[in-house]
Amino acid sequence: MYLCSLMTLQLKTLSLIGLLLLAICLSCTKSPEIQDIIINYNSPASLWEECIPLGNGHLGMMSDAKPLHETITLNDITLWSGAPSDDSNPDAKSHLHEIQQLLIDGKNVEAQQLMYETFVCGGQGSGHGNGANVPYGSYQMLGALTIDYDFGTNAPVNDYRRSLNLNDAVSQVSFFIDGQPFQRSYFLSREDDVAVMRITNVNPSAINIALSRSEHATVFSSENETTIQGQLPSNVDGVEGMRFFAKAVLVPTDTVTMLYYASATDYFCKDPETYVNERIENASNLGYERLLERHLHSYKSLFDRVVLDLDGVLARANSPMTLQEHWQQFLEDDDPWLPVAYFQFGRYLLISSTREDLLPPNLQGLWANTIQTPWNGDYHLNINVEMNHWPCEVCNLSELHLPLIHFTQSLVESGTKTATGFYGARGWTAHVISNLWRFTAPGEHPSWGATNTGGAWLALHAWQHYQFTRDTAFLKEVYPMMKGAARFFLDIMVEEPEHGWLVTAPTTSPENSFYMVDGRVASVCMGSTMDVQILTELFNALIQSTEILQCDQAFADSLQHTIKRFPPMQVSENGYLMEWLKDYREVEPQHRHISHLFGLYPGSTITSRKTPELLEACKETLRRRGDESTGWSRAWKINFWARLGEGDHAYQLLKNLLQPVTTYPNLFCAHPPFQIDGNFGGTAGIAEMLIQSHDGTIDLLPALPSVWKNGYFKGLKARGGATVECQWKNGEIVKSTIK
Ligand code: FUC
Repeated sequence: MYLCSLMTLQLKTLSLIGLLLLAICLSCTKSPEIQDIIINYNSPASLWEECIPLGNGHLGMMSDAKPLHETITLNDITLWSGAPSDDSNPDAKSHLHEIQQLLIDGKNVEAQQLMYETFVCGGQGSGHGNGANVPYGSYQMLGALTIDYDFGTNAPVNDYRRSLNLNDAVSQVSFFIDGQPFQRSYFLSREDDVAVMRITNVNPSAINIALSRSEHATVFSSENETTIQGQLPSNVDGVEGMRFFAKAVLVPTDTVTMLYYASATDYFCKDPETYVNERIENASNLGYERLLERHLHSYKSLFDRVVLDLDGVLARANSPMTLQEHWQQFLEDDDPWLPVAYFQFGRYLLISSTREDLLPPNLQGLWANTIQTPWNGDYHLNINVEMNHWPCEVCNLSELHLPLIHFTQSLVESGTKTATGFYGARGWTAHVISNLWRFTAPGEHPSWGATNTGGAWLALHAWQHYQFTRDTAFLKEVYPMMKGAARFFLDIMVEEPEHGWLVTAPTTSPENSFYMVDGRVASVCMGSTMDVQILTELFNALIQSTEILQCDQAFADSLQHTIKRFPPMQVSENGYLMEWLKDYREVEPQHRHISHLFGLYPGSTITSRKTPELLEACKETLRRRGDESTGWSRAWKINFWARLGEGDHAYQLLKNLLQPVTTYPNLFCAHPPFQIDGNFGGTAGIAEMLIQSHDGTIDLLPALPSVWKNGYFKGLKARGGATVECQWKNGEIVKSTIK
């Protein structure tokens, strides 16, 4: 049912930039002409970062799409080495008070030293980012599928093309040999959990397939079939590592050869082999047309919810131009094809790398091409996994937020042990890194591993899902998790001596360090600005939740009482928002993390209506940090400038993000190396230029870049459950619909 009254949105005002015609009707805005967005290449991939990523939230594959000898990198989002392990450190708790006292006394370096010696996880933590062979483990590639084709000729390959259609998640390869056309189509079906490949004009006897993996696996191959099974190291004595099974088969039909592939682990299901065999049998029975139909139905039910057009680009979205040509036109002439494609590519990646009942996208979504994935391909909680989920709500993929929220709920058990074991505190906590095994302890190095607001930040995602959906039953379900995340801080905060403020201690401002007055360098501190903002927002969310759910008045009162004692946002005499309680000089003023602007984005502590006096300080902070940085950092800055209402600066950052140094030829974001967070942050940033709803109002085109003079979007979401459509000309809104 469509709700057309703004009162149902519980929004106080509706403020729109430019002329707004609020059309309270269901379909009075006509969509412009729309073509599918097709990303084209005219040569096979020579690097993994040139391959087109395909995924269904469980399986991932990236083919180099070579005509004669094709290699497809395979992924399964559940495939991790390592195992649950004991990360406790019985020594830590006995030093907590001493560490806190040193911080209260202004002896950060000494507090930090003591932390290095005592307040780290037991065991080897993430193995300093090399966790494949320690209990923490690593997300990793499953293996490769190689396909050799015998065309019976040495004639050259002509007119080579490969493409990805974002509107149907089907990839195609085509070329000619000796004037004869050859074509391959690929998709990964969410519906049937199988990879489907259709090969024309080559019969199975001329195709040779083989699965492979460099370690911990056995391969069996026969004429039309290849299987691989293996077991990864758990790295924990007496504990079995994860088992996996995968299979590819060739199935000849009248005119074409089909290839079906599936994989599973014993984390995913009890009996991976049976599961995989069933998936392949199911696929063979259904056949290509039916599989495609089912795939399109499930994919499009998510993807088609949002249309974005800039300057009529959708009328030429599927032109034969290559991605590189479009890219050039964007960088040189601001052609909007790439921003539109990049925006939808982010939505495509989200649909491809997670599914409701499974895992959230990790640092690489679900695509990895090594056994030791950078940073273990894990869940980093001090920006990265959160950024992965910034597009979920506003870009109308709300259900794809749930895997993260369920993952957060599943951290409570281990996070409760961490809270008790390390802090003697109630509630639960998670620090900076987490993994499939629900790691929540401090990281192995306090310079980055000491931040303990990771769980609190995650809990705010549940609140955001509620804000967009107004689903009270959902709120009731996640309330205990959110409450536990807040309760932890009621127990661990200390009083800062100068003003009597209540602050987190020990903590850091991720992952920055500063000079003490005596010139020594420290990163461990009390009450980093980011912590204050996260906790203010979490506590306020819980206070509102108790009102909505009519529960826990006493707990709400204690939060209310505590919030009043939090430090205020402080502006340095140099004009920027202070990152720490004291105006320390940063060791690295251009540091990639801009944690103290959490409250500007993704948070809403700082807004143009609530705290207009802080906006200039945020701008100064951003100017000081500069526009250059790693991929995800540039993406974050798009969102900041959008929140500051500066569309042209946000656009400048989008251009920075889309420089070849931070975006690979397949549009994957480069830290470098590949990290998917920047893709999702960039997508969210584009949405944030077009619609915002964090400040009690719905703002349309709040940060429209001047180059996007004319445009149209449909299906973006606002808090309160609203679905919004908007058309503008010469920068002015000519039509909008809010359902
Ligand atoms: C954060 C960042 C690093 C990197 C890592 C995976 O901790 O500081 O730059 O992105 O996560």
